[in-house]
Amino acid sequence: MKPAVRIAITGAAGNIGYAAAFRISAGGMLGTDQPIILQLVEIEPALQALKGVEMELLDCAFPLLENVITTSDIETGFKDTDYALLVGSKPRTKGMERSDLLGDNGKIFGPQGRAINNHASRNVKVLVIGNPANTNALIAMNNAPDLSPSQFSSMMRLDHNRALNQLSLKTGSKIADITRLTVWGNHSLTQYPDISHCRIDGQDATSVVDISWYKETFIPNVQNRGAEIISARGASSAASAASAAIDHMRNWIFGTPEDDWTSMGIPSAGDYGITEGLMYSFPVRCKNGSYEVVHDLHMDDFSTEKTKITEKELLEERDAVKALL
Ligand code: NAX
Repeated sequence: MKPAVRIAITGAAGNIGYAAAFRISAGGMLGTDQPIILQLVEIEPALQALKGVEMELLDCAFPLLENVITTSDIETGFKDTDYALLVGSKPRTKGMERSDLLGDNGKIFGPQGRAINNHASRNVKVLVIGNPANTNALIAMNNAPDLSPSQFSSMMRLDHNRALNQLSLKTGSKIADITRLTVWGNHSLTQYPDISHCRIDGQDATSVVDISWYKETFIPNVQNRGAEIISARGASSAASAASAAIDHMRNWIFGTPEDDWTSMGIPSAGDYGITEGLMYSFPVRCKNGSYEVVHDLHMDDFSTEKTKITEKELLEERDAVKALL
């Protein structure tokens, strides 16, 4: 058996953390030959609930799960961790301004970035899920000067998977036959789900679907899917978010399939004219544990405008947390 690797999950007693911990422990993220140690982090008031999660995890008798550490101390939580899923964040409450939300979350992700910088494995891979995910990831990354920015990412994979599903439902095609889809920008209503380079069973997606359906139905459906789930379920996406987090990490670690790519929030290097340093979702190919932006995609006026709208929102978010960067 390989030596165990450490996976930290913050907000592990919450909905997404709860859904993710069991699938990861069953081998869903790193494979069924990779033992793991879970380092579950919660705020003090949720530690008792976290104890319950730990008890259930142990009751599963997962052969791969070597140890479970539960803590509210982030230095313990991130110690030597190889992977960190930052799920726990402060939800937006009634009457709260976006800038308050950003500021409050900054107080969480700044210290977490520093703790990761000081205590995690030097090769740690960090995925930020807690909203506003892109800007929280930007804060964590900026507080970890000893690590490479390329070790930090934010989750756009749920949006990507939602877009795959909408396209599959519309065209009656298999998910596995849809490739080269991209969701650009922010995990928010301004995100741009783009099928202009997408292929369905080798054919251009734009030749298969009606362009007015694409612009007037598909894009808003993907953008608003989170709200649709909340109104149906009475709670926000949890299992699908956990599943997307696992997909994100699996691709990052093991690579994207040949001839396909995925969408990841990553620090912009200026590609496609997006402001450098912004945590922005691009089409990326992953190989050998690292990612590369897919270059030279033709962007028509519609796509350029959409990518700029979501960039503008991220610039505003960045300005609102400037003091924390
Ligand atoms: P829950 O409220 O069920 O769970 C959040 C957990 O985080 C709670 O148990 C809470 O005690 C804990 N927590 C809060 N502050 C913490 C801190 N400083 N350190 C450690 N733990 C802390 O929310 P859940 O449904 O699990 O969603 C978690 C986050 O994911 C939210 O911010 C949510 O908006 C975000 N999402 C992001 C998505 C994405 O695609 N990027 C999609 C799904 C989800 O909406």
